[in-house]
Amino acid sequence: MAEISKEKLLHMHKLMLDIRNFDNKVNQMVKKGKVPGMTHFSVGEEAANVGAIAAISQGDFITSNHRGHGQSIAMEIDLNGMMAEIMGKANGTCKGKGGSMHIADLDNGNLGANGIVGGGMGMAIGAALTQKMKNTGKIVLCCFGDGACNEGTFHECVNLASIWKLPVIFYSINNKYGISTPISSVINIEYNYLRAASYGIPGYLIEDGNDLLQIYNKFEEIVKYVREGNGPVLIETLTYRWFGHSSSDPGKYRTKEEVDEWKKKDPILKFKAHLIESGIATEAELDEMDAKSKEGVEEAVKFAQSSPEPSLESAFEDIFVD
Ligand SMILES: Cc1ncc(C[n+]2csc(CCOP(=O)(O)OP(=O)(O)O)c2C)c(N)n1
Ligand SMILES: [Mg+2]
Repeated sequence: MAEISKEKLLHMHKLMLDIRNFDNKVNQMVKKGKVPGMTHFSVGEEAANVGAIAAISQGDFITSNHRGHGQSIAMEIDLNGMMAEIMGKANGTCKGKGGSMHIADLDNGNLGANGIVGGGMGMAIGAALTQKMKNTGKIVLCCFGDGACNEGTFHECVNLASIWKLPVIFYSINNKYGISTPISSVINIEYNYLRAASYGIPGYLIEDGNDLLQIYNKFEEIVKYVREGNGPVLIETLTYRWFGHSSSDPGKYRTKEEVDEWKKKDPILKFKAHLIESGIATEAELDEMDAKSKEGVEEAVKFAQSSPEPSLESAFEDIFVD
């Protein structure tokens, strides 16, 4: 396992703070009625997002799902453009036409969030086929939830990727629920990663999805395996979303005790303690990093609020390729 540089460790921490602060702010803006449409938050799942994405390289690709804020931020999207997109403004990353569930950043390898559960999987294997045919050496990280593994497209895409030995990592971020449905009530095996065996590909469980280093180290090893042309892999990790499924979910199906138990396993506090204990940063330095991250998010809100609404005519643009 290669040693991770101090700069990289601190940068990963910063990205987790950005996810937390960004989504906490978006939640406030939702409550003020400033965000059209539905929003799904990544709070609690920061390590699962950052640890995986930090292990791929510039030029690689991701696909995401409806809970895509954390993945977009881990892919270093411009926060101003993302906030403007979420508020439906013309300066948004998709000119205000996508919103929270369709954030994309094609120039930087983010092929997009997706409101259709499992919708990113077909795109991921298409992108992976392109990399293979063009021999680019690039790989695709396909991110989705636990519930998405019960979509038909999961079977079709993992099977096809296996047959064609495509450079794609299927990554299931298991937060225990698909909306209000516990995953344990809709599969008859303990974990979705066990399904890898039926496609003849390796499957891995990263048990502590709130442990940034556990995620990063395992991903680093797997990214190398996939980049070397060995075909796809299915990875699952266990984490938890602190908020309801979406901005409109009061979360009646989970007990307060369960939510509190997971909050004690806060991925950011865990990594913060590691950085302090290993002498990489002081508490004061990390608190300052947090304060700067919050400032960045406030800036993004100002940018979004002062951005224009999309014009009526723009509704007919970007529909067909010119
Ligand atoms: C094809 C399809 N079916 C149903 C829905 C409604 N829906 C939106 S999110 C969701 C649950 C997804 O659960 P999971 O994959 O575990 O992701 P999580 O929200 O937990 O991150 C469902 C059923 C949808 N958007 N698309
Ligand atoms: Mg889920």
